Amino acid sequence: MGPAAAVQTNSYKAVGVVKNVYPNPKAPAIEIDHGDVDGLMPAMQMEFPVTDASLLNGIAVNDQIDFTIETVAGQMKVSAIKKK
Ligand SMILES: [Cu+2]
Repeated sequence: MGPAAAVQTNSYKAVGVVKNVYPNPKAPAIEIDHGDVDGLMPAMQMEFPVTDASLLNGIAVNDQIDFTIETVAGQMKVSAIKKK
């Protein structure tokens, strides 16, 4: 594996409904009932780590959201959240 592979980032757009919000600044996370994510996974409910707790500001349970998942070295994180 070369250096390019080690830092490869993929980005995926997704939609879903917020099921839980975990604003812990040390380990922010969000649980989402999400639709199919093309090229990544089928629809399911799951928890994602979030790149920064500030992304959770103003986000509440039952909000419908557009969000972005980034995979870095195989680890998934939510890097953007927008309320519909
Ligand atoms: Cu999933």
